[in-house]
Amino acid sequence: MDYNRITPEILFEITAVVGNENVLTQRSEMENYSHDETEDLHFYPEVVVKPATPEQVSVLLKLCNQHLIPVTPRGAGTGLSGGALPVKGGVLLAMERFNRIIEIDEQSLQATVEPGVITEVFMNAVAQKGLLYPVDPASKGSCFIGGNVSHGSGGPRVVKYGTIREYILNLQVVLTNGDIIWTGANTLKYASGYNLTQLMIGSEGTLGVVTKIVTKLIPAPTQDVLMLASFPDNNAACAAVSAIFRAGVVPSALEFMERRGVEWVIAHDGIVFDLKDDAGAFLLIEVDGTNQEQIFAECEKINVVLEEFGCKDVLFADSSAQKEELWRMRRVMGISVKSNSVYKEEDTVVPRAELPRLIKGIKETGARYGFESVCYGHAGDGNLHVNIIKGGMSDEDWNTKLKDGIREIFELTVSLGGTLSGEHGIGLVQKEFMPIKYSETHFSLMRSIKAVFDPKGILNPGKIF
Ligand code: 2HG
Ligand code: ZN
Repeated sequence: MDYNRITPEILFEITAVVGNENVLTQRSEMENYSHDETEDLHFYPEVVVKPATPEQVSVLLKLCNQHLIPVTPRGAGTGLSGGALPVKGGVLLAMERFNRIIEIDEQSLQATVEPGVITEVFMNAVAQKGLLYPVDPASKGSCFIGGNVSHGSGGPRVVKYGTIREYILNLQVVLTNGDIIWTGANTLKYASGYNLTQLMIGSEGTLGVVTKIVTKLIPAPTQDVLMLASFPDNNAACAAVSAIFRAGVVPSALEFMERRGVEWVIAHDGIVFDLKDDAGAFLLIEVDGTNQEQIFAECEKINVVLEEFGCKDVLFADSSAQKEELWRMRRVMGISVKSNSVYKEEDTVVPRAELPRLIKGIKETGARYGFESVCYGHAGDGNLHVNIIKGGMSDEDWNTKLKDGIREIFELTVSLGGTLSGEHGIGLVQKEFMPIKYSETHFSLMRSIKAVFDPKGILNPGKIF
């Protein structure tokens, strides 16, 4: 597709919509918008535009559609698949001024927010009212809820409370022709035709621009127990995961960390932790609820399973400071690897019981190709993040052979009944692997859907397929 460049006349029109102070054209000002958290990739837009209302987005999209200018919507830029990179230049639509929590409805347990609200800010606002919005990606302190919608984000609590898909009731979306629509209704049920809300979630800004979000809220649990269980090796830890559910417990978090990941955060992030020699892998397990007796009974059941699977040691967090530190250990793992090594991040997800086979295969592939990996993630969902570290690999092997290794990891994931990404999206960097899972029939359906919403292909081009 041949897109047009932004002429001075078009720039003048853009500026008239949002005001001079909300248009950036200098390369130095646009640096922050040229990358996300994906590896070390940089793409500069021609202009960064910061609208603040759906009406402004509407005029901008209509204008860009008319002139065939690519538009890349962007949240906070914490993405891990390159979904917000303006690979074709054009307009980078920065959503940061959409930062209002419009309403928290304590009667219907719903909230209406704008997409540029930081996820944790929103979580805290509803927590003050005794409510829970449980979608808490590791980057919750900096990511935007709009980006979470675009990527179908998850986080540790998905295992009990569900992904963002379960919490979005309705979306206000601006289409490329300038129409502003609501995708559904502010209701908990929806049986009236195609579900456009769900179609938008995870579409990575390729179908429309989300300008308001209606979320479901639930009563907040009042207590939790957090424990860190150590196992002799990856296999034992991963095998225990499905047994915990089979024992009748749904933990509010069930995270896996391999020893290498823990070593990494101790070395690079000032995490204080007494890492025993015989600890090969860990499960960070949280159980929450409103009834202490029930929580203790569930912990008891979990303990039986842990013992059965050779758990060496269980550390119960006995203060909120210790809980925070254990969570920090888990949450900084990805960013720790990224900021201290050349790396590639892959997101794999399989049916839960296949986790032991998945991690064994990842390590075998690494051994064959000569790369090291740090694996961690939301084991309760069968979702494993694989951070591949350049280590001793030559530049040539890193740039050529590694691709085959990654391909093998995804082939294994799919052969185990899984798929490419559990929660990071496809964006730019995973799209070449999509044919491992999806056929030409799937792509043709996806292209047809895209063409209905965005016939000229201006929205976030070059992503997903
Ligand atoms: C993690 O589990 C995340 O560490 C990283 O998937 C994604 O929140 C993020 O930025
Ligand atoms: Zn994750």
